[in-house]
Amino acid sequence: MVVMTGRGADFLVVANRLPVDLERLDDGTERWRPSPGGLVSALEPFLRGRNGAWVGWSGRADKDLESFDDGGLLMHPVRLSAAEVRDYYEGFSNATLWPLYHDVIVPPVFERSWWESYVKVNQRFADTAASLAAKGATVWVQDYQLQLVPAMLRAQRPDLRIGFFLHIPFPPVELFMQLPWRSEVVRGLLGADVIGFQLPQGAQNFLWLTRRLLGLEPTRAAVRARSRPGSVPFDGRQVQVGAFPISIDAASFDELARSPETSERAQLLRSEMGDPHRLLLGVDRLDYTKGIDVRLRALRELLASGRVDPESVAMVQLATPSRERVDQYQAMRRSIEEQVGRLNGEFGRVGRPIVHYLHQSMDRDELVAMYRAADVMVVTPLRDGMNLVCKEFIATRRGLDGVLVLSEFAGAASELSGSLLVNPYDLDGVAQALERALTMDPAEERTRMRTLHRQVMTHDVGRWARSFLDFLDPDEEPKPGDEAVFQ
Ligand code: ADQ
Repeated sequence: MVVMTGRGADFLVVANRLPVDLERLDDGTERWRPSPGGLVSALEPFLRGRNGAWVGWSGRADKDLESFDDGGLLMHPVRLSAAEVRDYYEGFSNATLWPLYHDVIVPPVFERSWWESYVKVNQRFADTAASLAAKGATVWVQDYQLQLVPAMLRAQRPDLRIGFFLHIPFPPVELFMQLPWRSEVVRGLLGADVIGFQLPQGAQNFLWLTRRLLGLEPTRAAVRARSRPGSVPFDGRQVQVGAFPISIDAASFDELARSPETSERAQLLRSEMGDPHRLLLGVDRLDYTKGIDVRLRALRELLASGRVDPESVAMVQLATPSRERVDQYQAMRRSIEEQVGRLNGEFGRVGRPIVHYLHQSMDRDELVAMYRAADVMVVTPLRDGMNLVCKEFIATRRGLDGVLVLSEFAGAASELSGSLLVNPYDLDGVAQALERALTMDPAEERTRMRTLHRQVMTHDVGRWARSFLDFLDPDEEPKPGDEAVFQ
């Protein structure tokens, strides 16, 4: 049970993870280290300005940790046991919901004990938030790991304004219907006042589902008109449902990209790779939804058919380790590493591999230097809620050079029309787009990048957060720059 002091928080974020990591030092002691991310930087002004609190897991199992004040923001760790990490997190969140919501790219596993753990952990997050929130506070619940929290929270604290945002796609009704606990999940979400999705299609899928599954009557206008958020009456309330495409802290990427250190590092990286004529780049969490294999196969085709000269290109593929204890992730890692080995074996030479593959997480400075060093950014997910990597690349291209090859199935595709859009299931199409990107003339490159750059620099994550929160909490004082960004 959480013991509250003072009057409680006026604004809470509830997310699976805290925006800080517990770091173990050489002397055996531990300390909190900020884990920088777009979400936390976007929300900071709201959190710090309004007596804010963040409720989330520390990332370590079986650890009881005290809440602490981080510059005016209360960090409140939620404890997960090792069994809960296995069942709630690796199991139900990442082996049931993640594949189900990403078009069933791999078969979701339905396991009753995982569901039971998901319910239990969601209840713990809800109880914690309920005990920390001041009267009438605003609570913003994040993502697929916590879909039951809105209803669980409302049951205890009807005085709160509750928002929910889903970072991953919301699937079509036919796929969602596979879930044995489908009604419970939809009812969980309907506890919110505002439910936000990345794209209008996700909002639409959800509204259809409330009709099909629960017999509710979403407003006709909502279902028809894609440009407006819709709503659905539930339990005597009107639940608002809309699309709020997330973005990045574009100014900070731009600033870092322009520093002399970054330019120097980018040049050095290129020369270390033998100064290829064109450098391709992929940056992903190592996940089967990201289509890393797709771009490797397309590159291999181009090299094997002689359409691309192995002396003229190199590729860097950064793959952050991710969910390493989930079976499907281990198999996918092996397969990607085999493909990289094969490409280098066939087309590389001593000291000059074609693909530089790093299974590591980079710090922000090095990542931005990689973006700066690259000529062609290749983003080919089979399905992705948004994809921030492509927006980060664009934010580093103030000089308007560089080409983006982007999957139609990334949420970002609907905003980034200056990219070369590809269907990642069409190998020939991807190969053609890569070839086109590698040979694009600088004038076309500039024209395309100008549109992309303008879009990303003017639609940053701060604007995303403001638009959601204005909608959730219309009585709050408007802040400079507020405007709606519904698509
Ligand atoms: P992710 O699936 O994690 O996010 P993405 O949006 O691309 O996907 O964000 C990945 C982040 O990790 C980026 O900020 C990127 O810079 C960073 N990253 C990737 N590889 C890295 C590496 N090797 N080293 C360091 N950093 C690396 C989920 C959804 C997305 C949605 C986001 C935000 O799946 O669709 O865009 O949430 O809502």
